[in-house]
Amino acid sequence: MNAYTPQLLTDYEHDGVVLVPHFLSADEVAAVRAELERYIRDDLAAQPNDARTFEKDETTVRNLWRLEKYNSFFRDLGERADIIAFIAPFVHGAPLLVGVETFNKTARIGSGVPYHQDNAYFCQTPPDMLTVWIAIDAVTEANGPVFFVKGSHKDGMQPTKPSGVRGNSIGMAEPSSVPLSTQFCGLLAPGDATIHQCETIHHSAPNTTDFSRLGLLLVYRGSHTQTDPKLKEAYAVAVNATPPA
Ligand SMILES: O=C(O)CCC(=O)C(=O)O
Repeated sequence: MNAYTPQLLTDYEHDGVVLVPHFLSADEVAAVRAELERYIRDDLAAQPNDARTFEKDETTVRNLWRLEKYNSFFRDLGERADIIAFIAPFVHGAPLLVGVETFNKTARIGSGVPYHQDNAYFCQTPPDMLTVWIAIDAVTEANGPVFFVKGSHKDGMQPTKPSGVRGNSIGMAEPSSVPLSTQFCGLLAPGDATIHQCETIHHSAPNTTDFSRLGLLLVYRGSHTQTDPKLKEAYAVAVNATPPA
């Protein structure tokens, strides 16, 4: 795993997002891919509905949720001591693993993700919560990379509305007016990661290419954060419309 540097933290605090090359090694990426394939093939059908979201075809996996609960390989990965130590300065405290998820974005089928701030889902205050988005496939400009609005975390939570999108139930009432050309585009080789703060505005387009764009997400909060009831109320309305996330 790449070493933590103070510059990474400086950039993260400034931009709300940072790229970490070689977060996982090629062998680790291969192990993640193999376990995801095995889990989807052998285990997923027996898991509760909150373990996944399918694409519109009702067959292709859009997201896996709660892998930290349903799969020991992914819980162990998320709780690895070197990863926890790396994350600690970014959450300003002791990191707690709160989610391991995927955004599969299967070739030709993978749907897009509307403009949102993760804290509309996480509902934490202070917003010392983040996502490590690890590329399992190469992420290119063509296959639906995640775009982030740099510095947007500094403006706090923006008005939300239910999106009607399964897997991303709550979005922003208005998309960002910052042009795509000036947004931070998460172009990644397998094993590279981005880390984004939970109030950084981001979104991604559907995958219209022949190349899959599988991402593994590790979500952490500082042990000091607390649930904000107002954020939770808005999220409850949205997620009830399009469960489970
Ligand atoms: O993978 C994507 O396209 C979107 C990811 C996302 O919304 C997130 O990391 O919070």
